[in-house]
Parts: sequence; structure tokens; C-alpha cells
Amino acid sequence: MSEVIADKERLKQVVSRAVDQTPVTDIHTHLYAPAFGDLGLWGVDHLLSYHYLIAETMRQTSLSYEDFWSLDRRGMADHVWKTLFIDRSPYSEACRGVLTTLGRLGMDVASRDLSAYRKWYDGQTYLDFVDRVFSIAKVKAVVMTNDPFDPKERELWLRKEESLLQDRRFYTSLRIDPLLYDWENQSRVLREMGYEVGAAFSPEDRRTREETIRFLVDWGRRMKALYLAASFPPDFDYPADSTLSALLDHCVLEACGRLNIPFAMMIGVKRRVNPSLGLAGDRVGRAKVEAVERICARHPQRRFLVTMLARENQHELIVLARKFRNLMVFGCWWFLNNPSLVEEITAMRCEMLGTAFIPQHSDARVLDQLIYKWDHSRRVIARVLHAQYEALHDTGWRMTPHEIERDVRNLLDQNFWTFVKGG
Ligand code: FIX
Ligand code: ZN
Repeated sequence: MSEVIADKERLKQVVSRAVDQTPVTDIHTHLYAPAFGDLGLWGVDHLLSYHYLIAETMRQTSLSYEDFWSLDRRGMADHVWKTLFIDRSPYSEACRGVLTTLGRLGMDVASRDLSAYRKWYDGQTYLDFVDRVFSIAKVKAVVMTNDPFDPKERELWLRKEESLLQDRRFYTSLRIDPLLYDWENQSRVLREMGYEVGAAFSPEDRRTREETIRFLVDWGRRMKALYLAASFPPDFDYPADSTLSALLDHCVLEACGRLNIPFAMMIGVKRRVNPSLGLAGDRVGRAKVEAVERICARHPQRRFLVTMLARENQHELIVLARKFRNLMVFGCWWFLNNPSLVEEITAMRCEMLGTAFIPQHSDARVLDQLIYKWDHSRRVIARVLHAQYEALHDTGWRMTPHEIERDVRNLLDQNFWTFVKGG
């Protein structure tokens, strides 16, 4: 055995260092590899017009929704900056995130000089910037959210598939919400692509079933998707007498089986509660963990990556993960990605799952956000893990730095890959 950690000071040092330095695989983002061109967002104006900040701004401004949306990107950023950063103190998580990002990129946040920040970005080239962000955030790989139902993205896949897969830091996932929730319109898209599906989905219709599976398998292969994914509303039930439930049973999980990849379920989002807010208009609702229980039980050969949006669902979900090895809990999603909640949820997961979970994903939409999302998450994860290791140390058990680094590597990186590969 190499060095045994004898005292608590050293223990703290080892844990902080391991969490701070271990390269991360970020298993769910909305980022795009450079080959996707302008689908990939970066820069201070995109940071400031992130939908998390738009939601906060629209509570504190007299500007109408229409007037806000009529602004160009820079105008929106100016408005957010004035409303949230100048007229008030920017201590909310999303505001602080912008400042952490600019600061770690080397800008002086004390100056409050937005035009200087824009000038700094003008001096960057995108390709160098990608390298810089990955290196500062110590992210080794991200998984994109790839949507064949988005006409612009679909066109890119059909035209330049090879180059989209060239950057080995960007992996893919096949996102299928439109197919699950809008069969009527999306089945038309499938037909236009040459898949002979009916205008209504019925599991008894063998051709529609097989053609839908063929579509999913073709696109899963084309994209080399690591998993299939969808989000689900709070009232999601399974099994149920619904198109959604039938599609899951007869097509989606079958396709996952043929591709030998997991299905990622993001549960608890009620979309467009306030449509005037665009992407910022969704809310959270408590969902039924029983639906996850039944899908895991009915499909023991399939693997499920699951995150739930409601704080109230976290404990039940963790308990469920103790019952099913085909269930991998991941991330503190969206409204949960706040230090106080990440701390609570990560502690619960450590106490009940040991090292068998994936503590966090970034959900970054703007490349630069990788910096703050991982900076903030790592600090909390380090705090929680330190408390766990300290309590372990108090029993008389002694660890080596190597053992702690191994655990952290599993949490931040390897658990995902092991699960994707199926053990
Ligand atoms: O469904 C999702 O993947 C969500 O993460 C997004 O829709 C959401 O807008 C988001 O960016 C949350 O962080
Ligand atoms: Zn997302």
C-alpha cells in the first residue's frame, strides 16, 4: 500500500485536489462540436442571454416580453447586464456563474466593464477558445444533445456526418422528445425521410413499429449515439394506455437493445408554463418514481440513466437505484443545480449509493458555461466527499491518496462509461 493518510489536514488536501484535478466526462450538455458551425454558442452575449438569466431578468424589468424578444443578442445581453448586474447585486447562481466564468478566463470582474469583456472575446478564435475552455474546466469529454427532428441539425448530419464526429471531445446522444410527444407531425418527417410509418401510432401496426425502430437504429448508428434520451413531464406514467408508453415499450427500448445503449430519462419538467418566456418558461413538478420502478422492473435487460427535476423526488429515486442495477442516477438537473441543493442531494447519494452514481452534468448551452458549472459543482462535491471521508477516517479506517483518486475518477468520469458499455 502506498502512503496512508494519517491526519485530517492531509485528508482534506487529497480530497480537494482529487475533485479539483480529475478530468470530467460531462454526460449531458447542449453544446456542439465546432463542425456544427453556428449551432455552437459562445461568448459574453450568449452567457448573459442564457435562459436562466432571462427568467430572472423578466421579473425585474418593465420591458414587455415582445420588446425584450425584439432586441438583438447584444441588446438582450445589455438589458440583462443592467437589470441583474448593475441595478442589483448579481448573487443568484446563474449571475455568479457569469462572473466565475469571466474571472477564470482572466477578465477583471471588479471593473464591471462589459465593453472590455466584449473586446476580450473579439480577440479569440473559436477553435482556440474550445481548447481553452476544456482545459480551464478540466473537462475531457462532453455529450451533446443531438436532435434529428431539428431541420438544421438533421441537414448537417445528412450532409457532413463524418466531420461532425471528428472532434473526439464531443460525443453524441440521440434526443427523441419530438417523436414521443408530437407523433402527428414528426411521423410526417419520418415518412419524408423514407420510413413507412402511419399517421397514428399503434403498436398493433407492425410496419409502423418496425419502421420507427429502423429510424431510431439508423440515426443511433449514424450519430454513434452513446444513449437515446428524452425528457418527461411530472405526470409521466408507465405503463399506461398512451402513445408515449407504447412507443417506449415497442420502439424506443427495442432500439436501445439493438444498439446496445442506455435510455436516458429526464423526468419532471412541465414545458411552456409561460410560453412568452421561451426556453425560460418551463417549470418543475413532482413526478412518480413508481413509473421509473416499473420501467426498470419490466425491462431488466435495458439500462436507464435517470435524473429527476423535483427536489421531492430525490430520496425515493436514490432508494430505487439501490433496487435496480440497471438504473444509474445522474446529475442535479437545472433548478437543482444550486450549491445548497447539490450539497443535499450529493450527500444523500453518497450515504445510500456509495460511489455508484454520477454526481453531476452541466447542461451547458454556451461553451464558456463549462467553466462555472464545473467550478461550482466541484467545490460542493469536494465538500460533501470530504465529510464522507472524514467520517470514515473517524472509524479508524485509513485510506491512501490513490484510493481517493480512484473513487473520484469513478464518480466524475468512469461510472458513466462503465454503464454505457453495460458493465
Ligand atoms: O430538456 C433538457 O435537456 C433541459 O435540460 C433543457 O430543456 C433546459 O432548457 C435546460 O437547459 C436546463 O438546464
Ligand atoms: Zn438539458
